[in-house]
Amino acid sequence: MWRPATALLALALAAPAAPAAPGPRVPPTRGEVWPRPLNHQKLSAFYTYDPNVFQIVTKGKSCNLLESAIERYLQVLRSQYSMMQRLRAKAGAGAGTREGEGARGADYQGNILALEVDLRQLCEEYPHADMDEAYGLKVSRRSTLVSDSVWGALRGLETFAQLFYITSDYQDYVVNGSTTSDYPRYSHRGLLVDTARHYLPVRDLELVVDALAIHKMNVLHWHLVDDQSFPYVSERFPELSARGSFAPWLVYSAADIRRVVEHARARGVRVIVELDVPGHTLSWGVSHPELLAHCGAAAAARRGPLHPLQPAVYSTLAALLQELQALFPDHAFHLGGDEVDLDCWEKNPELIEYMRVHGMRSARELHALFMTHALRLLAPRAAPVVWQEVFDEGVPLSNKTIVQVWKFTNDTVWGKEMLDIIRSGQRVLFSSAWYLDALRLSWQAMYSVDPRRLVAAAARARGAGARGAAALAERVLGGEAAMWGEMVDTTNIMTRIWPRASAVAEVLWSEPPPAIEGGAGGAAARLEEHACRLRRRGVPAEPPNGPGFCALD
Ligand code: CP6
Repeated sequence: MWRPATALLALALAAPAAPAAPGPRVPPTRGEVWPRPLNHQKLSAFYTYDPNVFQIVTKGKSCNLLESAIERYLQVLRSQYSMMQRLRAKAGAGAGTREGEGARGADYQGNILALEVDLRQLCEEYPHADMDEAYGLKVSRRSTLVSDSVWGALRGLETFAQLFYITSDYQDYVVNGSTTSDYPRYSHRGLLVDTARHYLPVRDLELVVDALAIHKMNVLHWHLVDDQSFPYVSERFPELSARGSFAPWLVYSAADIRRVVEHARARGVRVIVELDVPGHTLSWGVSHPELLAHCGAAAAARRGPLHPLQPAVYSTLAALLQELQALFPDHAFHLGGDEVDLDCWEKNPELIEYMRVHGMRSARELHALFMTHALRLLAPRAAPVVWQEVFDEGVPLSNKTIVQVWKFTNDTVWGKEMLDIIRSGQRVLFSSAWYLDALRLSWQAMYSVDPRRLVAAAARARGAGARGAAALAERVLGGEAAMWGEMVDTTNIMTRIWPRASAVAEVLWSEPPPAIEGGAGGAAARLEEHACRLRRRGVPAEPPNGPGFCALD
C-alpha cells in the first residue's frame, strides 16, 4: 500500500547513488573466503584437487546432517573441477603448452588427499538462536576440520570449499595450505524474503537458502502474508488463501513449508515466519471482511487494519499462530506490528467511543492493546519478534522480545533507537541500512554500517564509558538484509539480493574494517571473486564492481 511515509522513505533511499564504476576492472582474488574468517593464515604451498583421489571422512561424531553436508560439498568440489576442465579445454592452445608437474612451481605439493572432520559433540536437530558455529580448519595434504557442534562443521565445510580456486591459466583446481579459526560476531545473520507482494516458487526459496548457507547466514525471515496476498494454506481457515491468494496454485501448503524448513535445517539455517498484524492484513479481508476495521461510519467505508476489539480477530489469530508454530520449529516468531494505519482506527465510531470511555488519547494505545493481546497468543517458549513501531508506541514488552529496527533515517537516529530498545531490556535486530529493494544502495553503502558500532557511539554520546558502551552494543543480536517483494519475482530476485547482501553477511560474521579496504586483497577484489563463485555455485549474482568477467563453462 502506497502511503506518504513510504513515499518519503523511497525518496530518501533514492538520494545516495552507487559509486560510478567506469575504468579498469577490479581483478578478483583467488581462494579468499567470503565472509572473511576471523583468523586465517595462508601459506604459499598449494595442492591440486583430483576427484578420484580426494575424500572427506568423519573422525569424531557423525549424523545424517553431517553426512549429507559432506556429500553436498564433495559434489561442489567435483562440479567446480569439471568447470575447470571445460575451461581448460576451451582455453586450448597456448594454455596447454605447460608440461608436467614441475611447471606448477616450487610451492606445488601434489594432490590434496583428504579432509578429516572431527566433530566433538552429538549433533543437534535444529539450528537455534544460541547455536555454536565455531570451527577450526587446517588445510594440507591431509586436512582437518574441528568443531564442537555440527553447525560449526557446516560452516567449516563451506570455508573449506571456498578455499579452492581455478588457476589463472585455467589448468588446475587448487587450494593453498592454510590455518583458520573462525566464529561469527553476531548470532542472527538473516535475510527477509517477502512472498506476499509476489509469489516465489518453493524452488526459489530453497535456492535462497543455499545462498544463505554459502554466506554463513543463518536466518531466513519469511514475510509470508501481507495486504496484497495470503498465500499460506491454513488448515483451519483454507478460505483465507482460497480467496486471498493471487491464484489458486500460488500458495504454500504445509508440505511446501516443511520442505523449505527441512532444506534450511540441513544447512544450519533457521526459518523465522512473520505473520504481520494488525496492519498489512487487507488480504485477510477477502474471505473474512468482518476481521478488518472500517475506516468510518458507513458500511461502504474503506477497510483498514484488523479490528482491535473484535473477539473473532483474536480467535482466528490464535488458531493461525498455533498452526504456524507447529510448522515452523524455530522459537522466534515475528508478529510484525509495523505501519499500522492508525488514522483508519481513529475514524471508526466504535473505536472512537472505546478510546473515549477508556481515556485513550491516541490510537497508538489501541495498537498497544492489540499487540499485548497478540503477544499473549504465542506459545510460552516463543521469542516474539516485532518491528520497531511496537516499541515506539509503548507496548509493554518482555525481555524475551526482540525488536527489529527498520526505519530509514540516518545512522545517528538508528543508534539512538537501538540504544533506547536495549536500555528498556529488549534485544535488537537491525535492518535500516540494508534494503535490497533500494536499487541505489550500493554494496559499499551496506558494508559501511555496523549496528554495534552505532549503538556504542550512541551510548558514548550519552556519557557511557567504553566498556559500558560495548556491553550495551552486545545486546544487538544481529540483523537482516530485507528483500521486500513489490518489485521482484522469480525473474530478478536473485540478482537483486546478491551480491549486495554478501556485504551484509560479512558485516555480521567478520570484524568490520574501519574503512572499505581497497587494493589487491581488498573487499572489492574479494567480492569480485565471490560474485563469480556464487554464479558457479548456481546462484545468479550481478557484477559488483563494473567491467569484468566471470569464467564459467
Ligand atoms: N512491507 C511491510 C514493506 C515495508 C514494511 N513492512 C517497508 C516499507 C518501506 C521501506 C521498506 C520496507 N514494504 N510489511 C516496513 C517494515 Cl523503505
